Amino acid sequence: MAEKEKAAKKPKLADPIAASVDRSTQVMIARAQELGVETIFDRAENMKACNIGTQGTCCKNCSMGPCRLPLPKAGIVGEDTRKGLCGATANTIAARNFIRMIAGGAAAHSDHGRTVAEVFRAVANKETKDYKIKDFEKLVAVAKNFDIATEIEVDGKMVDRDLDEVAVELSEKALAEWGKPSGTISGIKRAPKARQEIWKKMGVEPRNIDREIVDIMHRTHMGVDQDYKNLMKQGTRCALADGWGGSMIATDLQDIMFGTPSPILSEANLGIMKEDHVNIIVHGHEPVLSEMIVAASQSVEMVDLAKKVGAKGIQLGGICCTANEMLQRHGVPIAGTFLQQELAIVTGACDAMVVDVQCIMQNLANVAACFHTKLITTHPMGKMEQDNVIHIEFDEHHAMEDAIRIVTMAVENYGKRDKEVMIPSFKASQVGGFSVESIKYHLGGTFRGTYYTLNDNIINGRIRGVAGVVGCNNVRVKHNDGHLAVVKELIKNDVLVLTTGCNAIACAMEGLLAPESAAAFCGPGLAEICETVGIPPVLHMGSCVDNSRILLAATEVVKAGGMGNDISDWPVAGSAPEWMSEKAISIGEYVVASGIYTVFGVTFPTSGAPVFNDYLMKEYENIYGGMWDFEADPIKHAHKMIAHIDKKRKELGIDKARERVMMDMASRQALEG
Ligand code: SF4
Ligand code: MSK
Repeated sequence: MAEKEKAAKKPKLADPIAASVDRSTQVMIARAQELGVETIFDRAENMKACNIGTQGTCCKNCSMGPCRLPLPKAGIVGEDTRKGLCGATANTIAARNFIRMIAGGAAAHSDHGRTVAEVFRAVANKETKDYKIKDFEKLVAVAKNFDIATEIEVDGKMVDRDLDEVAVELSEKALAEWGKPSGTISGIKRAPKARQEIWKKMGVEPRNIDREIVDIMHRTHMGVDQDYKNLMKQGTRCALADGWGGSMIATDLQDIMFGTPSPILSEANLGIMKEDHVNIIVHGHEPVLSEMIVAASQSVEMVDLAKKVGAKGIQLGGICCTANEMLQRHGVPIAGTFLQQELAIVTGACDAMVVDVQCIMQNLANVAACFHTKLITTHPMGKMEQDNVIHIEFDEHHAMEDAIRIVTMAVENYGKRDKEVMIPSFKASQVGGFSVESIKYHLGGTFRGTYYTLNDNIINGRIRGVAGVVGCNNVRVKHNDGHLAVVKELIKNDVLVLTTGCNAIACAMEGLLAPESAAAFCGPGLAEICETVGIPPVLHMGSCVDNSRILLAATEVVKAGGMGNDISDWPVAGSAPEWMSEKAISIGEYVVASGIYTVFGVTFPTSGAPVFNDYLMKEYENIYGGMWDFEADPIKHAHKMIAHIDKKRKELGIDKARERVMMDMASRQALEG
C-alpha cells in the first residue's frame, strides 16, 4: 500500500485541548496517544453519530425495518407524510424510542434499588454480618412512609416497637414495590398533595415498578400503541416509578445501612492517585460493593499487606456514581467523571479497577491489557468478553470475604507496574454529602431544622431560585465544558445549584464544591448566603439514584410554605448539559412530570418528530406544570432556566423583592468591587 494511502487509512486522533476543558484529561489523552492506547476521545473522531438515530426516527422494532425517517433538510413543509412500512408515523416511532429509553433508565435505577432492598432484607433477617443498620432514625422515618407501625401499645401506653421487627417489615414492604398486584407505589404519597392530584387525574400513578417497565416493552412492540400521547402517558408512569419508586428506595435503604450523608471534605480529579500507594479505582453505581471495598482497604490487615509489598498505603478513588457514593459517606476522593475512566488506567498506576454496573465502557478491558491493571467485574449482570478481565462475583452473604480477595489482588499487583507512571497533578478540594436532612440542618439550624430559611431567602430575592443540574458526560461535546458553563452562569445569577452524578464530579474538579468558590463565582445575593451559612453555592446531593433527594428537597420547600402548593409553583429548573444515558431520560421525565422545567444539552432524541417534540416542550406545561426543553449552547441553556425561574417569581409576586435586594448597599458594593 502506498505511504499516502496508509496515512489516509490511519485513524484520526482527538485534539486533547478541543476534547476537554479539564487539564488532567487533556494531559492524559495526550499520554494515551503517545503510548498508542486508543480512548473514546479518538474513537469519536472516527465514528460519527447516525443522524436519523439522533433525531429519534429510526425504527427497528420489527425485521421489516429498520425504517428510517430522516427529517427533510427544509423541515416539514405541509403535511408530514413520512411513515415506516407498517405506517408508523414519525411521532409514533420517536415516542416509542423515547419511552424505551425511559424503560431502560428506569430498569437500571430500579434494579439497583432492588439489589439494595435484597441486601437490606438479608441484614434485617440477620443473614449477613458484613452489612449493618447505621441510621436508626432514618429507619423509623422511612418505615413511617410505608405505613409501618413504629410504636406499639403495651399496658395502655405507646412504646417504641422493636427496631429489628420494623426492619424486617420494611424490607418486605420495600421489595413488594416491584411486584405488588394492586394499588400504587408508596413513594408517590410523599409528593405534595396538589402533585398527586395531577398524577391521579392523568392516570399516571405507577402500579408497581416492574409492571411499568414491562408495559413499555409490550406497548412498543410492533403493532400495539400508535398514539404518541398514550405512549408518553406510559412513559411518565414508568419514569415516576423510577424517581418516586426504585431510585427513592435505593437512596433510603442505602442511607439506613450505610449512613445518611452529611457534609464531608475531600478532593477530586486524577491527581488524587498516588504513585507510592496501591491505587484501587472503584467504578459503577451500587454502594453494596463499594462500601465493602472501602472497609477492606482500610483494614489493618490490608494496609499491612500493602506496606509489605513496598507501598505506603492504599489509595482508593471512585469514578462515576460509585465515586459519589464513596465520597458522600466516607470522604473517599473522586478520581474522575464518566469520560475519565480509561484515563485512570493510562496513568500506569491503577493496580486494580473494580466495576459493577452502568456506565462502564467495554474498552476498559482493551486499555487495561496495555498496562498491568487488573480489571475486575463483580456483578452477575456485568461481565466482559475479553480474556484479561477477571470476574469475582460479589454476594452479600460473604461480601467482606469477596472484598478482601479483590483488595489483595490489587495489592499483589502493585509490584507489577510495567509502564512509567504518569499521574497528572491536578485535583481540587470539595465538600460533598448534602442530603435532604443535612440541608435542613445547615439552612435551618439545629433547632429550627426546616427549609424556612431557604424559602425566606428565595422570597427576599437573595437566592433567585434553585436549579438541579445533573447527568453524564457525552464525548460528542467538549468534556465538562457544558457542565461548568451552565453551573457558573447560574450561580453568577444567584441561582443555588443542587447537583448529582457526573455533573457533581465536574463541579468538584473545578473547585465549585468548595465554600470559597462562592466569593469567586456567585452573584452578591447567593455569595452572601453561602458565606453566612458556610456552604458552597453548588450542593453535592449524591449519585444518579439520589436525584430522588432533589425531589424530596423540592417537596420540603413546598411544605415549608410561602411559595405555592406544588413543586411547579416555585422558582426551580432542571438541567442535564452533557447527558448520554437512558437513565438521564428517565430522570428528565420524572423531574418534568413532578413539575420542573428541564433543559437538556447535546442533542434531543425526538427532534426528528416535530409534533411529538412540541408536545414534550410546549403542551406538557399545561398538563404537568413542567416541560422539557433543549439547548446545546450552555450560556443560552442557563438563561432559559433563569428566564423560567423569573417567570415563576413573577407568578408568585416575589419578583419585586429581588429588585429591592439588587438595589441594597451590600449588593452595590459587591458589584462595584
Ligand atoms: Fe418499520 Fe413498522 Fe417494523 Fe418499525 S414496526 S421497523 S416502522 S415496519
Ligand atoms: S454515572 S449515568 S455517566 S451521570 Fe451515574 Fe455519570 Fe451519567 Fe453514568
